Amino acid sequence: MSMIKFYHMPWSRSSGVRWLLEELGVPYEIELMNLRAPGGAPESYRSIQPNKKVPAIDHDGTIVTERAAISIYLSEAFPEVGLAPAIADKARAAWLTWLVYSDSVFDPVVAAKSNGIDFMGGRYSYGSFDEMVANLERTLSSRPYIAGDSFTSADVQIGSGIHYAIHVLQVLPEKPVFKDYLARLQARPAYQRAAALDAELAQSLAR
Ligand SMILES: N[C@@H](CCC(=O)N[C@@H](CS)C(=O)NCC(=O)O)C(=O)O
Repeated sequence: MSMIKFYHMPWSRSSGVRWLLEELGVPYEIELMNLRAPGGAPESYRSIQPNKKVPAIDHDGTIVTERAAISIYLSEAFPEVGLAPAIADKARAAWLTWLVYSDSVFDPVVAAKSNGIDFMGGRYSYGSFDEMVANLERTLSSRPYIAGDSFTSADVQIGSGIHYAIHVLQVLPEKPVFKDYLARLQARPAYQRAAALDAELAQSLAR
């Protein structure tokens, strides 16, 4: 039986990977990285994640870092669950594009916005906040899931980001199309399990 060690901090960017692990229904054990401890995660963690950030996974000795890479790796390691469109599937390109977009465009523009940083979109690879919102709105108005008609691991990442940007950072407008999309995702049992487990872990850290 293969084992996954999951380097995680509840209510952080690694929470989407927890949701993905729950969707996959595979056993995993959490290595808690308390980012709120003085100095953050221990220095020894740098040998796993060079920037000492979560998430990271160790799958039977294979280490993967960066959310997009972890999502691709895990969905393909467990293909029977069907969270990665096959190479011949039309949705494959959109799945890859949106997984990468969520880290390389969505995350930096949302972080800049929430930190009040104003920048010229044309000078940065990720472009402007308004262009990102328009792209997201256009795509989700045309199909129920980010890569097409079916739920994939790209929905886990972009959905986690949209939830965080609307409800925690409060920088993304709660447009009906985003609200309906989140409702579809949050109805999933794996989402609910991951959210409850993360809340429990976050509370145990606060004690
Ligand atoms: N590019 C990384 C970013 C992950 C990231 O920003 N993680 C934050 C948690 S929300 C972190 O670990 N921060 C701790 C620190 O920088 O010390 C990914 O997508 O996996």
